[in-house]
Amino acid sequence: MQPAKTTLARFSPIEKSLRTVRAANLWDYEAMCRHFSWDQLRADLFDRSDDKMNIAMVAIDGHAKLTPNKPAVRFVDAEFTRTELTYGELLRSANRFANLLRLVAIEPGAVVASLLGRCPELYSTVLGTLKCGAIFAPLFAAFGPEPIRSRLELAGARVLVTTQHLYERKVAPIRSTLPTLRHIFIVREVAEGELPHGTQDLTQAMSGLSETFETVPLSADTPALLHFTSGTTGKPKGVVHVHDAIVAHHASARLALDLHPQDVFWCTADPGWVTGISYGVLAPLSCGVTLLVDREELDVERWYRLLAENEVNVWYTAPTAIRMLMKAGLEPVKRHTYPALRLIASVGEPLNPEAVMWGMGAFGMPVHDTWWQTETGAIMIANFLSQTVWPGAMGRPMPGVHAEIGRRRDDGTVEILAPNEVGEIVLRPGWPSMFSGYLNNEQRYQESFTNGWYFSGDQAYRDEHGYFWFIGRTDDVIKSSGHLISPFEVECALNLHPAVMQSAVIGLPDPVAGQVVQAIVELRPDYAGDDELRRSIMAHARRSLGAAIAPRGIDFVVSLPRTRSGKIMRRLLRVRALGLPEGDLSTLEPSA
Ligand code: 6R9
Repeated sequence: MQPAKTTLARFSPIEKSLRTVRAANLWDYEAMCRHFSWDQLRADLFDRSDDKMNIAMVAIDGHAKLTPNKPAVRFVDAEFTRTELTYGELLRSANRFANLLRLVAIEPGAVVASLLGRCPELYSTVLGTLKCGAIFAPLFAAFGPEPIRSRLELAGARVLVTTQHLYERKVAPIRSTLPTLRHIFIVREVAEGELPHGTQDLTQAMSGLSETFETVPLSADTPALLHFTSGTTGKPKGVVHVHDAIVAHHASARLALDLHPQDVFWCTADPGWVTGISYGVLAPLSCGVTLLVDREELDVERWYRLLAENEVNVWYTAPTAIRMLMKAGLEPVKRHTYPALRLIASVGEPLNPEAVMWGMGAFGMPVHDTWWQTETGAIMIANFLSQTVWPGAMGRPMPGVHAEIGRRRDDGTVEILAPNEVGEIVLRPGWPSMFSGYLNNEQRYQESFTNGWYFSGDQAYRDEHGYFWFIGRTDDVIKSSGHLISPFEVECALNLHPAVMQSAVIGLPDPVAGQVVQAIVELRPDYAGDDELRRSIMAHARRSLGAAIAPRGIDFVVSLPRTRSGKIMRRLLRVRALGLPEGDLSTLEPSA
């Protein structure tokens, strides 16, 4: 199938200066791909004769020994007050948490869950859990009681670390239904009154425990992390990652995010999401950087001030956040200067070319898209700092990652497609952070692989330069009158209409065309969703996209349903439009 020649490719490529190229960790893409070896990197990271490892050895133990006084995490509160935790301090608190888990007889392989925002205890919980060989499972603090219950139950979690506020609102109502959940440790603000029944104060429980702990050496395939997928398609799944994953976290942080040990790095992702752990905690610490952690939520003026005052060098964020910054115009960004900023990267959803170009206008550099999934554990495809960026393209595979565009044949074999043909992004297993299973669902895991390839569920094509261009999830792609239509592409066009805040595009069945394109539009304040506006948006879409792929119909909604990580749930819009059962909605934002 040829793509309906994409209107995404409407900007010229952005070439990089020789200075940028020379200073980057990855400066010759082809040579790096030829020489890169996971085995070599693993051997460099874990210099051991017994082939054992532990993520914590690379993320904290090594740096705490070499640079104990270097800030590992810098927290900034609502008043812009900074609190820093050095590598030495972080090691000692992680060790005490590991000793606490030992004290309450948590065995290697047991699941320790967290329901926390970005507080200092999050970091010691992650690292202490890994140190003692237990499995760390983060939950979104924005979840309600039922999704928390179903995930803790699926995980068979034995320990939960949370705050008093979150416990009282979200865990207390479901506690009695979780018999395997033995210990609940509460991170307390000083003035919170009596501790809830059946819980323990984390600080008190850790006081008096030793600050030393010998990290447990484990085989590379020992489970370390349990993440729940975002649930845009069907029920949430528990995705298991092993300790070897840190080899891929580290490589991608160095090559795709260009982290150098002297960097200040800001990852804006929530710690309840895979990005918030892989790149909000583990990968950057493994590079020995200083992490910037904002205790507050997105606020345009605050974010620019944080970037400037903290001299952030590398910033990893998401398309939704970038689009919100874009809406505020260039004036707030120009109030500061950002001489330290070297790389802006994004992940999680399609990054429209205008957002890439906005980076040029706002900061003098493009936003670098990266592509990966909870299942891949680490960045698989990226726009590298030193390499040409085609606005709208996701970039090229990480060195060590074999990605292709593939299609399942009826006989069970896989056809690898030629440049510019649309198919599914497929990956050859062998990268260290590939998921090792879906918890309690071996069959679903096996179904993800065909004839030695992992099928990602994302449709894309690769151009003649080797860059991957996103089309949509396999179940989002629209085929209308023979035209293959990317919902993303149509949304990008709709979003350029002055009345449109955000939009989602789905395919609805049609007896003549197979499917027709339907748009669901969230308007900006001050606009009324009437017929005149509908006609205006329709005309705009036809003008920029052509009648073949412009939406046939437009619905207005107050707010689009999104997952906790900000992805528009097209699946839900589709089933709503068709009047079908809505399925599992546990990752939905409460407003929808
Ligand atoms: C890390 C993460 C994975 C799905 C993925 C795809 C979408 C992620 C993207 C992107 C277009 C990008 N996605 N990055 N789509 N361009 N650069 O997002 O994990 O929550 O599991 O979602 O997100 O559809 O398959 P996860």
